[in-house]
Amino acid sequence: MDLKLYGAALSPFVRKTRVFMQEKGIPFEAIHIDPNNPPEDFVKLNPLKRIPVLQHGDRVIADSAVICRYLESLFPETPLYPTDPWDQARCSWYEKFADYELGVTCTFSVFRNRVIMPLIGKPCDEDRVQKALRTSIPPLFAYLDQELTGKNYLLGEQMTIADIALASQLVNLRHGGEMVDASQFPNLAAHTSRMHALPGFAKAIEKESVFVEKVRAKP
Ligand SMILES: N[C@@H](CCC(=O)N[C@@H](CS)C(=O)NCC(=O)O)C(=O)O
Repeated sequence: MDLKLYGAALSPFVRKTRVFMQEKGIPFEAIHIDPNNPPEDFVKLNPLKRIPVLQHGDRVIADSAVICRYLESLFPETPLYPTDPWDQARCSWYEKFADYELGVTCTFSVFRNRVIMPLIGKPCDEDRVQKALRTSIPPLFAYLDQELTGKNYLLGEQMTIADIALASQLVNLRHGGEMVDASQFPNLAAHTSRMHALPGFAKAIEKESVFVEKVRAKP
């Protein structure tokens, strides 16, 4: 099957899609696109010029949630979505929560300022980072920690796309030099350790960290 995934390693949405495909054993070709400087014709693949984009023969589709849902239908083996309608709704809720709420705070505030800004020669806005760490992130983590009480995964015992989406945003938090405080959020910290030990995440963290640690701004 001819599947091409356009993206960059440090994007949480691309990493989420890659880990999803690796967990399901779906072979694909990874094509690098710098989201800060995409090629001119990338707009033909995604009018929003965002990564990830999946190309499947002459079909092209963007957005990690949309791509993963499509791939789940194409490759139903090793399911990463629940079958019960209510569980499906909860799974979508957690996935959106990770992509949007943690995306804005952990990735676009902490990671972007501490890693991407120095990389593109701009100053890190440490006030924005501290505001996210002290004000925006704790209630989000408190909610997730409570939801994970007595469970290995957000939906219970089955790992789903929601767990992958959450863990991927927390890789970016880690690249930003921060981690989930296990004394405050023990269930979320345990979930993060479990997810980051999966081969797809472990390899990505190892490879990406070598680069990230050279550029990260000091708090
Ligand atoms: N909801 C989208 C978010 C994708 C996204 O924001 N990607 C970022 C990279 S992390 C991007 O391409 N940014 C470039 C831009 O917005 O111009 C998804 O899940 O795929």
